[in-house]
Amino acid sequence: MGFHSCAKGEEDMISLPSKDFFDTRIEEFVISSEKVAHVQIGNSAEHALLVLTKTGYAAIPVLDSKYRFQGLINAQMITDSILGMNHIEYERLPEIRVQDIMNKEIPVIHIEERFQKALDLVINQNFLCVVDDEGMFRGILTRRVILKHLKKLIYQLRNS
Ligand code: 2BA
Repeated sequence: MGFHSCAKGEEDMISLPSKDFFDTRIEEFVISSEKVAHVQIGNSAEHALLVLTKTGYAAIPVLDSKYRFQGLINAQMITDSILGMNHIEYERLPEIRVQDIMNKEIPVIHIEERFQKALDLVINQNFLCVVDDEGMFRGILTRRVILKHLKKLIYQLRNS
């Protein structure tokens, strides 16, 4: 794993991460599902708001009762669902289900994928939800973890 130099003429013009870097398996960088705050599709919006507030995360995964990934929820989706004409209708929070307000159009990444794919996806997502062949939720891959790995490689390059 590491970087290699692309020589142009006499000089080294740019250095790029080597193929090995892009080929690194994402699995070892995944924050495993048991450490990830989540809610279930049948939970109320009130419960989801509590989990988001207590954990401090901006968005969290939504799973079904068999631990399969279903979507994402954030506080904005919840407040949007209780926005009345003149005020926010907090009293409706217990009756709204997560499955009716979550975002289902989220790209997921397979546990056996490589860094190349993760880098492409994480440009537009704060974190990636990781699934296996059965669609089971295996955890998340965060921007923080990916950037830390990139930083390590860049420092190695500077010092080599
Ligand atoms: P955000 O909640 O918007 O968090 C943005 C960044 O702020 C995080 O980046 C992390 O560096 C920091 N941060 C926020 N809340 C934190 C906390 N309670 N403890 C420690 N650091 C915290 P990333 O680590 O790259 O995470 C990206 C996104 O992944 C987070 O966005 C959140 O939506 C989700 N996430 C991360 N860890 C999670 C977990 N254990 N459970 C559920 N969702 C998680």
